[in-house]
Amino acid sequence: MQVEVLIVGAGFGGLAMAHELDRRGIDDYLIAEKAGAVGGTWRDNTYPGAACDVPSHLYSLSFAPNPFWSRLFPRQAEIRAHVEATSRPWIQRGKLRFGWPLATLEWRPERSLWRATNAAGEVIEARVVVAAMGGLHVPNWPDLPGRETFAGRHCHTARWDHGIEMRGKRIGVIGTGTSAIQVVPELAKSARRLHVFQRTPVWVLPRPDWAIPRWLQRLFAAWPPLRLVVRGAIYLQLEALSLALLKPRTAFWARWLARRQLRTQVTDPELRRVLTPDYPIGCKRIALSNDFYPALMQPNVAVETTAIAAIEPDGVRLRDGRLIELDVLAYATGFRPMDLLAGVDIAGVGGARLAERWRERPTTANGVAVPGFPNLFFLLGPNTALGHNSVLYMIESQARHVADLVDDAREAGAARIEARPEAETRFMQAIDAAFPGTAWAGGCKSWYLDEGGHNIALWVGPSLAYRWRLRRARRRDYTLA
Ligand code: N01
Repeated sequence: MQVEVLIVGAGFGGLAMAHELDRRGIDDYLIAEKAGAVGGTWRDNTYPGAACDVPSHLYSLSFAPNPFWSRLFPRQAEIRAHVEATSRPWIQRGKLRFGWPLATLEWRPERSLWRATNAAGEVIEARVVVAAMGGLHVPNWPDLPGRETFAGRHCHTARWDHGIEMRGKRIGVIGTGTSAIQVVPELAKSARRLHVFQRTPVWVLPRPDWAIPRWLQRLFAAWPPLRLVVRGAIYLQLEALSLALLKPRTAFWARWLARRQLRTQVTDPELRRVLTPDYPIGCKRIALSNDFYPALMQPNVAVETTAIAAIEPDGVRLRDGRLIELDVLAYATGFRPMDLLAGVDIAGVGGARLAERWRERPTTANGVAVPGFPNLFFLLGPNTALGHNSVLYMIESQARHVADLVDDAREAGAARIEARPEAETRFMQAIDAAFPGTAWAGGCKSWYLDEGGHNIALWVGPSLAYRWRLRRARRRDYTLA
C-alpha cells in the first residue's frame, strides 16, 4: 500500500494533522494506530482521578470545540469520549487503520519515500511520515531492586489495572508527581492503609475546578463567540504564567498561594515540613489539587520519605530497615521521555539511525524535523512540551507547519522536504540560550531534563513565540528538492 502521508498515532496529534491535510485538499493519507481505539494518552491513562490540568475550553482542538464540557477541568473519560467523537468522521471515511504498531521506518532515496513496517511485517510506503506518537507514552518502571519479586498486585498509573481490587487493601503509591497527586485522594477513600512514597515534594496550587451549569453549556452552544472569548481568556491567562517560569523571581504570588494552601490544609508541622519543596516553583510540573493534602491528613494515609531500598515479596523495604507491608503497589513514577521513538527503528539517509543520532540528546529543527531524515516530521517532539499552557496549541501549530510544507512541496513539484543543518543548530542554540535562569533550571530533577541536565523536552518561552517561529521557519529552514 502507498499513501502520500502516513500519520502515526490517533491521539489529538494525529487528528490535528489529518484536519490540516483536509484543509489543504490533501486526501491521500492514512492514520496508523497501534491500539484498537483512538485517544492516545487519554486512552492509556485511566487511573482513578485522572483529569486534565488545563481548562476544557482551551484543552480542545480549535476545529472541534465542545460547548458541553461538564467541568472547567475535564476528567479522563470525558476527554476520551470527546476524542472519540472528534475522530468519527475519519473512521467513517476509512482513514484510520487500527492495530498497526509501527516497527520500522526506512528511507528509500531512489524513490524519495519511507517504507514503514509494523510488527507483523506489513508494509505501507509513504512520501511523508508524521510521527504523532505523543511525548509521554512509555511508562517509567523504576529500577528498584527486587521489583519483580513483589507477591501482591501492581500496576502503573499509565497502564492502570482496573481488575485489581483496591478497597480495603494496604496500598503503596510510589511517586508524588502530577499523576500521583490525582490518584492518591481517590485511593485514600477506600484503602485500609495507603503509603505514599515521596522522594521529592511537589508544589501544589489550588485547582479552581467547578461544574459548568447546563444553562451555560447551552449558551456556549447557542452563541459560539462566547466560547471563543472564554477560550482566549484562558489562553492568555496561562500564557502569562510563562513569565513566572522564565523569571522565577516574579513567581512570588504562586509560591504564596501554594504555601498558603499547604499551611491551611496540613496542620501537622512535621508533615508540612516534609511536603515543602526546596526548589523554585515550576521547576517540576506544578500540580493543581484541592484534595491531595487533605488526603495525606487522613488517618489511614502515611507519607514515607525514607528512601526505598528494595521491593520484597511482602512490600517495600526502606533504607532505615523498616518493611512496609503491602497488598498492592501502584507506580506513579512517570514516563521515559528519552524513549521518544518508542522502540521504532528509523533509518534515514545513508541508513543513519535516528536512535543513534539522538543517543546523547534529541536535537531537531524547530522541534519537528531532523536533517538527514527528509519527509519525516514529529508532533510534540523534543523541546516542544509546555510547562504552562495547553500542548494542543503546540500540536496545532506544528500540524499547520507540516501541512504547509507538504503543500509547498506539492506546488514546487518537489519530492523531498529536508530541514537544513543550520536550522537545527539555530533551534537548539535558541533553546539552550533561553534556558539558564528559568525555573526549570532551578536545580530539581524532572523529566524535562536528561541525565546531563540538558533540556530535552521543553519549549523555553511563550507558546505564541513558538507559533510565530514556525511561521517564519517555513521558507528559511527547509530545502525542497
Ligand atoms: O510523572 P513525574 P507523572 N523511587 O515524572 C517518582 C503529565 N501529566 O506521571 O521527583 C522513588 O512527574 C518521582 O520522584 P522525583 C504532566 O506533563 C499531566 O506524575 O524524581 N520515586 C516523582 O515523584 C506531568 O509532568 C496530567 O524525586 C521515584 C514521580 O515518581 C507528566 O505527565 C496529569 C522513582 C514521577 O513524577 C508526568 O507526570 C498527570 C524511584 N525510583 C500527568 N522514580 C494532567 O493533569 C520516579 N519516582 C494533564
